[in-house]
Amino acid sequence: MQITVLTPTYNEAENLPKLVSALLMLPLDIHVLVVDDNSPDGTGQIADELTGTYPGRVQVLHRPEKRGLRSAYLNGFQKVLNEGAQVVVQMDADFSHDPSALPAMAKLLESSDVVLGSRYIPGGTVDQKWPFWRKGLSAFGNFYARVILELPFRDATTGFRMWRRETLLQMPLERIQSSGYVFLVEMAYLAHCLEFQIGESPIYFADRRWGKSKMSFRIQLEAAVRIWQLKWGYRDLRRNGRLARL
Ligand SMILES: Nc1nc2c(ncn2[C@@H]2O[C@H](COP(=O)(O)OP(=O)(O)OP(=O)(O)O)[C@@H](O)[C@H]2O)c(=O)[nH]1
Ligand SMILES: [Mg+2]
Repeated sequence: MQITVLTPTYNEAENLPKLVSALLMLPLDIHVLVVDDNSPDGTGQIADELTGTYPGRVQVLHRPEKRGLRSAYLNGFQKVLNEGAQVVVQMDADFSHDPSALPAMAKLLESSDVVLGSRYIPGGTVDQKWPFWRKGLSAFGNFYARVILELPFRDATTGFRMWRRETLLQMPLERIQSSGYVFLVEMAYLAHCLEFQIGESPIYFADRRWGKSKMSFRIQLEAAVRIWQLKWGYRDLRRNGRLARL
């Protein structure tokens, strides 16, 4: 089973080479696509150098400016699916997502349509160093989305996920409108509406290794409103279930 890891980068110069090296050392058949938005810190150039260090295993999609997570992933999905990717992983480049979780996720994908790397099931956890308010925000954000959207899984906002090609191809990805991290909730909700089998594999979510966090109350507040818009906007899919698959 070949796995393509999609990792969007914006100013991840410190993290990216270590991440790629850790990924390619795993006992899995892994390829990497970096989607870089012309990072001011030169991440794009570092990514280009990695294509030389690991010939045939690393690719880079350069975009001219910062365009957000949504379009980075949608562009990335399109590219790797066109090129025949069988299994696609979404993963942050900042070491919040531990590459060593991938073998267990791959195992669970054998019996699922998508696997979420989950912080909120037994065995999963968030960074011990997170302050109380940040833990609370994350847990409450998840709880809120789960109750309103009636989600059966525990971690709706995780950015660490593994998709089967067929699952992605059957989802109307062009309908996804949210940017930022609600994009992740929206994608998971889409999969749920279409009645895909969603597995959860426990992860330890570490805070970013280098660089500064941007998470704020404002971001969470916008997300809270956006969740209601999702519920309203996808009621057709919710009604039609698996019949709405492409
Ligand atoms: N290509 C691209 N990548 C992005 C953009 N914004 C964030 N990223 C990357 O997406 C991943 C997740 O973003 P983070 O900045 O870590 O977001 P976060 O984990 O919610 O917040 P932190 O607490 O700052 O880590 C990282 O690999 C970022 O480098 C963007 O506009 N374009
Ligand atoms: Mg991060």
